[in-house]
Amino acid sequence: MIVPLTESDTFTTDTKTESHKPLYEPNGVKQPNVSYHFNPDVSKYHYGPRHPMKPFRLMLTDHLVISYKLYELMDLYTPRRATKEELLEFHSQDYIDFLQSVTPDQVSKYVDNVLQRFNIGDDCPVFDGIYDYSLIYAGASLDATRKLMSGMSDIAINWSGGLHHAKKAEPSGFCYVNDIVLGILNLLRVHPRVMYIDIDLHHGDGVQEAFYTTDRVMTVSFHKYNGEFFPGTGSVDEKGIGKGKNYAINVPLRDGIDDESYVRLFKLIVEPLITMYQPTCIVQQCGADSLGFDRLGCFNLNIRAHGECVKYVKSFGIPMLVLGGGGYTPRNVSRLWCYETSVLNDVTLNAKLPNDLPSHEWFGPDFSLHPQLDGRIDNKNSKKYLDSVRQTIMEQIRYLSHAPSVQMREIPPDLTGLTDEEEELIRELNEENYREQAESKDVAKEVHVD
Ligand code: V1D
Ligand code: CA
Repeated sequence: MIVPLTESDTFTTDTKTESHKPLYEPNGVKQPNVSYHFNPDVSKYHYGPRHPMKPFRLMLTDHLVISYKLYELMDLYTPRRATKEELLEFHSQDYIDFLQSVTPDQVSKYVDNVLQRFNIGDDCPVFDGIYDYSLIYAGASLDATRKLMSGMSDIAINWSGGLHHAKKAEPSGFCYVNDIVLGILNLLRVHPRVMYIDIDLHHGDGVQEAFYTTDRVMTVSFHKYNGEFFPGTGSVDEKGIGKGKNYAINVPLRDGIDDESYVRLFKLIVEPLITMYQPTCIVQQCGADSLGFDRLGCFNLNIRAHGECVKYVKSFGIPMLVLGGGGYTPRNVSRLWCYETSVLNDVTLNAKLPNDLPSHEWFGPDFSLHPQLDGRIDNKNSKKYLDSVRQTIMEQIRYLSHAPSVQMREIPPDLTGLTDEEEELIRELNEENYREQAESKDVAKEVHVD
């Protein structure tokens, strides 16, 4: 019996065609060199059962990046951990000593004022491997900066980094060490001006504070602000002080901002800032808690809109360090950062997630890269309010008449990123090699003489 085809049968893709669909399609011309810095050990750590920060979101991200075969397009690195000395470039000795020695079973032995002094509590608990975790994500950001500084990468990505709240002598807002400040300090060894752009839902206070008095780093943060929302800072009036006056830019937003108004405001503010400041390197923190439906979030952004802000910064063709940050709905965090990896490689991904994705069950029922994330929260950002924020920032930009120049002192390059122990080992191996070569030459001479 012949069963008549219905219209939907006619347009159903057969399994063979489906399995031959490309996972990504190239878009552009000559591509910048992109590197991906990821140490899989970072996803094993656990802040605690009720804590919203879930490092396994980084494993989900990596699964998506692998399943879409984006690794074919990038230089992949498994970075070493940061060293204690590297952390001390920004953090205080007593805080790092504390972080290194504290353990969950010992924490009760510390007197309360020590725990208070180091801001240990619900936001920043002591968990197993807290120090190692910090070394891993900071090591990845430092590795990425080394590839940018040596010119081996034009764009370097570390989704495990972007922990923007950590302070010199204490953790804050789920962040223990500030890999962004450490990364920027390293970049400043060769770059006269670094621009920091933060699109996490929260204010990038730790980075702003670290560079508040210098004109060599311009910090720009877009965030929810009402004076109370964590961390409580980020009003448009925080502009920097001394030499740093006007080099801190804050874009305070209300609940529920939508794709169109966010992307429009982002471009209208970022374009004149880049043009005036002429950064030689840009660090973008891509916190995913600014997406709609985030567990801690209150914006209405879709993945494409968030990614458009990354695409826009990339379009200036300036070397970029791209980092993660917040993001508390793991399936959407990983979708976003995989999508942004594709944007940075200038390819278009098939919106249907690959079938062989190891953590497929996390992405149902739609199994799409682009679930609809807008419309949950009322948009409290009137056009009038956004225009007034923009106007205030344009007035601030007027004081930035030209890019400040800096006399670069000779700075030891140290671009290999090798530790003293590794350098010593290489020296020993080389010496051994030379000795062996010399010995074999002597043997050859003897043979020749014979
Ligand atoms: F909901 C929670 C459950 C357990 C532990 C903490 C939280 C939680 C939610 N929101 N903590 C917060 C924020 N803390 C407060 C404190 C209350 N106190 C008086 C202050 O409101 C902290 C939010 C941190 C956001 C971090 C980040 O997304 O910006 C980030 N960026 O990079 C890494 C993290
Ligand atoms: Ca922000």
